[in-house]
Amino acid sequence: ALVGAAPPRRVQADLADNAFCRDLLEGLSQSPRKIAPKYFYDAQGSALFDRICELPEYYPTRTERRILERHGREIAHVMGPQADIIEFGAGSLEKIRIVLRSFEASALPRRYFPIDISGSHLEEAARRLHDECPWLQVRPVAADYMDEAQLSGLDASTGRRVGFFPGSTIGNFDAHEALAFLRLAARVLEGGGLLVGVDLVKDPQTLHRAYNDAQGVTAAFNLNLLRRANVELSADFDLREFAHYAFYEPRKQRIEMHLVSQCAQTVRVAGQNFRFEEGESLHTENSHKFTIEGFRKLAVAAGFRPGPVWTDEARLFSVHWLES
Ligand code: AVJ
Repeated sequence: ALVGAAPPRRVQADLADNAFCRDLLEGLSQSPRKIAPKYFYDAQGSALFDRICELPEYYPTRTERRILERHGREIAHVMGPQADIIEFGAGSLEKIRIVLRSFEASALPRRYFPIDISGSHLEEAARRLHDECPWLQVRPVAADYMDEAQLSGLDASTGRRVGFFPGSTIGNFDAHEALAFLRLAARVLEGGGLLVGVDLVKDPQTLHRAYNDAQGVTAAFNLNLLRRANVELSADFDLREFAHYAFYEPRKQRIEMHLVSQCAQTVRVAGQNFRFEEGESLHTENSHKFTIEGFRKLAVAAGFRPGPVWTDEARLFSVHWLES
């Protein structure tokens, strides 16, 4: 063996095939710096997100849950009897339970395909759901649902397909990605439809509070991305030297989340150095808000026929049925 051989030049070999590693190195090399929000959701990030959903300031989860409960009968009706439900980014499988409870015994869905990138989280949640609903075939698909090549698990779906995409996750996409996702969904769900939760444009103070909670859970969720990089990519981010920064940008109708460097510093990630100036940010998330009409137009552009829309009295959140 060559003693003193040169260390690997760029990415350490064992990290080279890791998507998080590739995307973070690429995002850190751009200006402004950015990373896709899907990387928030390791085990700790998923647990922090579940805590966000219970916060008094974070209205979306609670409001959507109420809409799904209140309009359950109509929702079960548009989904139709004996459907195959495909959930995009299923997380902890809480919301599908509300939908399942709304069906008459004679119309219960047949199969349920929760798709999620957090595979370990998913298997366990799927087992619990099947224990509660033994009549339902639960077939978890550990995949990135934006990558059609990873969706071969859906071949087992032979019935009428209805999609479920709650939580306003669609808000994480830019306009181009949202259209690409809806087009993919319209293709996958051909002949059925999509039930999708969409957060609405509203007064900036309510939005600001929802992403700047008093307990700092959203800040911990944002910073967890750096902790994850330290653990998985042998990075050396000092979490005390980055600050959570979230604000509403009215002209873009979106919340932006950033991690802002509190000093001039150099960070090492997978063998590469990155210099941060004081105040320089890593852009970690966009959360777009929609008007009902604006979202319906987007759905039409993707090839859906928009159906009924349900909302709460305060018009904080909306749930749309789109026919494909
Ligand atoms: C899961 C993308 C819908 O944008 O509100 C919550 C994620 N980020 N608090 C959102 C999130 C900060 C959430 N989505």
